[in-house]
Amino acid sequence: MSKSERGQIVTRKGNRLLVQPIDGGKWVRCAQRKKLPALAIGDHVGWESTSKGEGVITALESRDSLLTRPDPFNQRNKPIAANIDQILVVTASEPGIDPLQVDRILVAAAANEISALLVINKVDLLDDEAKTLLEQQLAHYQQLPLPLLWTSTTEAHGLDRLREQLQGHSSVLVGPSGAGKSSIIQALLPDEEITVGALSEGIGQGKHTTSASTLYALPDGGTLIDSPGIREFGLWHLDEETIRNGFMEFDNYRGECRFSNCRHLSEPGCAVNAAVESGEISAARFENYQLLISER
Ligand SMILES: Nc1nc2c(ncn2[C@@H]2O[C@H](COP(=O)(O)OP(=O)(O)OP(=O)(O)O)[C@@H](O)[C@H]2O)c(=O)[nH]1
Ligand SMILES: [Mg+2]
Ligand SMILES: [Zn+2]
Repeated sequence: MSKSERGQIVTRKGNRLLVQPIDGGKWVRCAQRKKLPALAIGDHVGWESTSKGEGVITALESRDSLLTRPDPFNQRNKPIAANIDQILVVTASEPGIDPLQVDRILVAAAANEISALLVINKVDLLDDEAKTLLEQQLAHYQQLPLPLLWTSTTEAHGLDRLREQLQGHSSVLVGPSGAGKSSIIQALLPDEEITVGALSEGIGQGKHTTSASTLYALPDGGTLIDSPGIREFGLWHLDEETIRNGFMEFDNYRGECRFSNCRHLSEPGCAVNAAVESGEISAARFENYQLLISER
C-alpha cells in the first residue's frame, strides 16, 4: 500500500482534482474517496499515489474557513474556496460596478469571518472627470474599515500596494466576469500562463473566461485563488442577523436603538435609521441592506 502524503487542492479538471504535494513537485491528478464531502480549491488533503502517476484523495484536513454561495439551480451551497482569510472584491467601470453585488459579497465575507478588500481595476480607462465621479460614488466605502485599491493591469498601476496586501495571506479574487481578476493574477505572476478574456469579445455579454477556480502561490509568500466571474451572489442561505452583521457601520450604534432586538427597518427610536437620516450612514448602503433583508 502506498504511503499517504499531504497536499493542497489547486484546481479542478474534468472530474479530477489537481493536488499540489506539500513537499513541492508537480500537480497530481486525483480522484477522491466517496466517503469524503465535496472538496474545495484550497483544501488541505491527504492523498496516496495510484498507478500512472495519478492519485486518490483519502482525507480532508480541518478547514480554517469555507466560502460558499448557494447554487440557484439545486438549492445547495457551492464551495468557492477553502482556507482563505481575505476576499478581494474586484470590479471595474468596464463591465460596470454594481454596488449591490459588492455589498452582497461583503456580507458573505463577514458571515465567514473573512476580511475583504475592494479593488477597482481598469483605472486606465478613466479620465480625471470619470475618476472623480467614481470616487464620489464609492466615497461611502472609504468610511468603512475596508481597504480600497485602484489598479490597472495594463499600466501596472497599484500593483505594489496590492502585493503588500496579499503577502502572507490566503486570498481569493471574486467579482463579475470581465473585471480583470485573471489579468491581475497574470500581472502579479508573469511566469504563469493564465487565460484572460479578449477585449473584443464577451464584455457585458456575460461571457466567462475563467471556468475553474485555481490557486497560485505568490513569490513572497501567500496564495491567491482566481475564480470564475459571478453574475449573482445569493445570500438567501444567511439569516437576518448575519446579513445585519455584514453592514459593519451599524456596529457604531449597537445598543442605541429603543428596542434591543431592533431590525433597523422602520422601528421607532432606531439609531441606525437616525444615522441614515443625518447622513452618518450612507443611504445607498442602507437601501441595499433593506433590499437584502426583503429578498429573504
Ligand atoms: N483597460 C484595461 N483592461 C483590462 C485591465 N485588466 C484587464 N483588462 C481586460 O479586461 C478583459 C477581461 O479580463 P479578465 O482578466 O479575463 O477578466 P476576469 O475577471 O478574469 O473574467 P472571468 O474570468 O470571465 O471572470 C480582458 O480583455 C483584459 O485584457 C486593465 O487594468 N485595464
Ligand atoms: Mg478570469
Ligand atoms: Zn435599530
